[in-house]
Amino acid sequence: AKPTLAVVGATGAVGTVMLEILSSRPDVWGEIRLIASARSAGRRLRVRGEEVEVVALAPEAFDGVDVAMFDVPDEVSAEWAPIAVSRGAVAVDNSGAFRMDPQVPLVVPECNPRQVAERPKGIIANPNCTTLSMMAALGALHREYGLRELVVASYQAVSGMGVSGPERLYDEIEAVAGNRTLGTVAGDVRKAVPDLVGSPFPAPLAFNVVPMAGSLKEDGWFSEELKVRNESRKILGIPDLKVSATCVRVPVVTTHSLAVHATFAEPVTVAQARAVLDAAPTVVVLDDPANGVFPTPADVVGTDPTYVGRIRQALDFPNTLDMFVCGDNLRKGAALNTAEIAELVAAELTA
Ligand code: 11C
Repeated sequence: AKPTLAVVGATGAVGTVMLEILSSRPDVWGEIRLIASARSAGRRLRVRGEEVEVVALAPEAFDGVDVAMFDVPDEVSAEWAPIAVSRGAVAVDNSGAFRMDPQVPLVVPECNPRQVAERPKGIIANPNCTTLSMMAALGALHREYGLRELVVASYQAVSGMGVSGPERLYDEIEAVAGNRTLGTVAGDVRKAVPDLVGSPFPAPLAFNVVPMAGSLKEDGWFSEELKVRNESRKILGIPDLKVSATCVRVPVVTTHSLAVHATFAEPVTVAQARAVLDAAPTVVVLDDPANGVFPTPADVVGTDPTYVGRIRQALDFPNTLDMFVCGDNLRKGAALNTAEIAELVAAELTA
């Protein structure tokens, strides 16, 4: 029999994309059960062309479930993923709760698919969307040339925050639309947007960029920047990889971009890098700057690959490539990678 899948957090930003993805991928699942908070229970959502009623999160909701995906806040996953496991499910968790647990694999199928089977806690973690948006490309280059250092600046879309991010950005854009003098005097945009007290961001996103993502940790680092470091090391299996990241929120609805400065054990030419990336099945090279061809969020949103462009050999760093990477943060950055991990588990369960 085909395995039963539970989607926990089915009504959230990632959950919504997950239902689309499950409706379009080869169908390896028997029942798909949709689980959400008691507030959303009873809602009917479409998946695989059928309406399915959302059930409330409760221990019994996991009875008969083979694989449970979690797209919920860290504290909800921390409590409920072990409950799903105790009821017999394998949990695939897209929160930060378990990613750095040495007994929980952190999996990107392009990089470390076999680690899916090494799950003593019955939990497999899905990486943070910023890290994940560049992993397919970096994994391919690392296999050939040995990654040693990674310096990254992110340009992160607001949907990384969940549904509140796009709602806020649309409200701000509406408030500033048509005003052709805004952005010319310090503070004018701040005054023009709705009260920031109700915003998930501490500064305007319209006509602006905001250099923070996640929560503030020690020594001035934001959690997102530390996740890029810790998770890249774990996924690529390079515990001493040197990483420095600056994460910035930009007025983009969906699709994270990254300016990547990647240093390898040996010199890599642009032609070599392009050949490696062209051969990577889930990477698309868009790199013809003379003709305006490079990845941008507006052009790649809603698609699955990792896009790479602007590939250059760093002029003053012989073993280093600079490149610009874009990936849909809700698809490969979250729901798609989670679905791919779950499919690996399904294949194992039905083998
Ligand atoms: C963002 N990447 O863009 C974050 C959201 O660790 O899964 C995801 C946080 C996480 O805001």
